[in-house]
Amino acid sequence: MITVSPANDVVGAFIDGVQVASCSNEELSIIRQAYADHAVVFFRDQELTPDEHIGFAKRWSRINVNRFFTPVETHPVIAEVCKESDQTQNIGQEWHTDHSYDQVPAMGSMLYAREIPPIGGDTLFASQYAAYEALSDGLKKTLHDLKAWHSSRHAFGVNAPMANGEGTLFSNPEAATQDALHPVVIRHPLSGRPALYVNPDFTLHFDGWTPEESAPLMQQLWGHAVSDDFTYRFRWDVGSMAIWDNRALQHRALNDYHGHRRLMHRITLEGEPLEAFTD
Ligand SMILES: O=C(O)CCC(=O)C(=O)O
Ligand SMILES: [Fe+2]
Repeated sequence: MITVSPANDVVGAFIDGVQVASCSNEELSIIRQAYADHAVVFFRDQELTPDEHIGFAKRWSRINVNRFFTPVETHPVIAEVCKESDQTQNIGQEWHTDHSYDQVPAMGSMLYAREIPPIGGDTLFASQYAAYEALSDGLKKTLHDLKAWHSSRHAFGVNAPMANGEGTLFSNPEAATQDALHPVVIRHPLSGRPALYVNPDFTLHFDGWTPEESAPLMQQLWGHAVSDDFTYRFRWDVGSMAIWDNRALQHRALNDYHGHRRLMHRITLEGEPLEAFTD
């Protein structure tokens, strides 16, 4: 029988008793409800071929093909999130929200573990509902009126260190040319709840403020948003899967397993434009 158990009090839930590749519509609606309630859901021991991964993703939404990640050769709608044993950088080592650099950011990501180092390689998730809630009423009010610019240029563009260094991590730097404007506090499309929406990887500065003027408050928010109190740390096994909601959390992949290979398959789910939360 399918069960849902919260990972901790703020973010994440484990879902047991189901194989996502063959789940019923009723089980899928339980999974989707848990995703809406907990922002990220974790599964263990999933047997999932690339075709089944794609089939499951399509039951959620259209697939958004990430233009910077290396595609799986046989199934190019799946992105390969891989660190080879001789590489030193990994994907997602800074706190971030996937695709916040798009004007219509991805709803979520489905990450499936194929090869895991013997130790390390955990992923951290931070609730941006909890981060917002913990702010003072005064700062909350100020942030309701602000928007911020997000970009992929500095992370994936032609001058980005990662684009030029280790060739296999990212591709298509010439596609990193657009910026996107989003509210700093969004009304979450599923829950209607306010969530903080700035992240240190892709957010540049507040709209109408210079980068210099933005930096002190932006850095304070970035630090606050990922306080331990708002996070859960997930340990992967081969066959584990996580499905997270980019509008409700930030995440970060620890890079603490040098000398070992880690291989994940990711499908990114299409999202919708974000609206401001205004009391
Ligand atoms: O490898 C991971 O644990 C997560 C990497 C990442 O940030 C992503 O796939 O979006
Ligand atoms: Fe990510």
